[in-house]
Amino acid sequence: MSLTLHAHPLSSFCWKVLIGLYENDIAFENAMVNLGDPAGRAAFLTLSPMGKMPALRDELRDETVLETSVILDYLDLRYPGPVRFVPRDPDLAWKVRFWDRFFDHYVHHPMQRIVADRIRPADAGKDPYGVRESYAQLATACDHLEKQLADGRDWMCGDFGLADCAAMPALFYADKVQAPEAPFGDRWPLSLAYLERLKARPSVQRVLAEAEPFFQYFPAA
Ligand SMILES: N[C@@H](CCC(=O)N[C@@H](CS)C(=O)NCC(=O)O)C(=O)O
Repeated sequence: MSLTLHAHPLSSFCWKVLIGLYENDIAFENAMVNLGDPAGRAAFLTLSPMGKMPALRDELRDETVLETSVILDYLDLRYPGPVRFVPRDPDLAWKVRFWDRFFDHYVHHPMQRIVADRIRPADAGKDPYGVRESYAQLATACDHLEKQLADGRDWMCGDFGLADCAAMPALFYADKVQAPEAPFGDRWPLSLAYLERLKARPSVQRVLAEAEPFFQYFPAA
């Protein structure tokens, strides 16, 4: 098989690419990365020097492709399917790329910082200021998203594509990290409905089913 995705089933950024692979029914091998194992980490660093998942290896072309948005671009180029992740129309393309950046930078990254604080070793010190700041960034982003979704769109930018692949894991875990007394759906009902539409896609259901045995390891507050 030409393609191998080096990933972990619980990793939100890996989901972004998995959704794309499943949307277009692209054949690939799923190689589980275990960064907790010194040998596994060392092997993964040879593919991904920054240590970030996922990494896509294409043996056919002898290419290692990093960064989720770039990987989906690469799939459009080399393994095209019915779902085009970045539209050919350049004016639609920059809009899709904007929403992809929006979800990565303003939803996914603050959510990651909140989760990272939960799993930080006790002797490493917690970062309550950083966590508060991350919740505030998330709220700003979700307020903005909520306004955009008020026009009744199904997907973020035209047809389902890159922006929606980015949105799903970011919103899924952004929902999970909210305090029980302030649930995501109470504050951002349109964003929750968008997340539910995303979760109804077969590609996403497959990703969630594969992650399900690992959800027990997701750190509670
Ligand atoms: N900008 C990167 C972000 C990837 C990323 O943050 N991956 C996380 C998993 S969700 C990771 O590898 N974390 C491991 C670490 O930081 O040690 C992308 O889009 O590929």
